[in-house]
Amino acid sequence: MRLFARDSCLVLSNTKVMGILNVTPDSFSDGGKYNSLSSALLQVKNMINAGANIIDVGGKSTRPGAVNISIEEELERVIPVIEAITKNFDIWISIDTSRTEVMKESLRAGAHIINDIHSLSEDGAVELAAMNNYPVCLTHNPIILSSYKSSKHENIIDVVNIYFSKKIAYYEKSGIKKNNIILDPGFGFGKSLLHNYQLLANLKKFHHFGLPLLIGVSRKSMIGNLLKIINPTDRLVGSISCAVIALMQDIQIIRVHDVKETLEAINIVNTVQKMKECSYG
Ligand code: 9MG
Repeated sequence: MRLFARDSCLVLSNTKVMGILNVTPDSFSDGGKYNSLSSALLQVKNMINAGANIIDVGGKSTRPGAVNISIEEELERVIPVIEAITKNFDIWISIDTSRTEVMKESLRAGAHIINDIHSLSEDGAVELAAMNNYPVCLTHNPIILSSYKSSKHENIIDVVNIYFSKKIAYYEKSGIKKNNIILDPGFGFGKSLLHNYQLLANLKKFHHFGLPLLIGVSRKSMIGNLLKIINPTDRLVGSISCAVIALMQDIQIIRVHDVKETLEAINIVNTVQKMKECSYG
């Protein structure tokens, strides 16, 4: 599998690491430490040196209860950062936003992927993605479905599969090419603890679409709630454990805070996967 954007190709034969760059003062895991341009760039440099393949730039926290900000403020936070990354590094950039205007300006500034956890639901977003012909991440997020009521009895694998089928059809009808779609089961978005772990155990059940699979579990409450760890920065062992389970199921992209540690896990998983192919005696 491959993704194409801005005359560049991202080959997804090995799992690619998407490093998280929150340029928000209220970021849930780094307390807004990287909200100035120079510290953001230092964080990018560190993630690239550690082996990141994509930098996911977000200016508005997706944490429940986070402060809402204006479009202007979101633009002021993310655009200078995207421009500076483009100028200083050769790295793919994804823009984590649900606002059409922010997507548009981010693509103009140098972004390669639209990462919208609200599945391009804002006016003009689908048209923008179709017109620009750049990869888009399609995340299962029932919060955007007004009719949705989560039930512990539903089969979450079926629910996510049906959601993906419908959205892929809608995206294609709207002009987004199928090979530009990245699927993401949306860990933590409107899901119970049980649903999150059922999804993690069954990622292989989403490969039949023939599309890249992205997962984001890093430091999430599904880890904190299970292990009773309140502080997100203390969830490294849980994050890497979940990453390994996902990596063993041949995912293409993993969205993480801890790039170096995740790449060590990828190295071990890749080595083990190769051993499966060996035949002895
Ligand atoms: C922005 N963001 C927060 N969590 C995420 C997840 O699980 N996937 C994607 N694609 N984006 C996320």
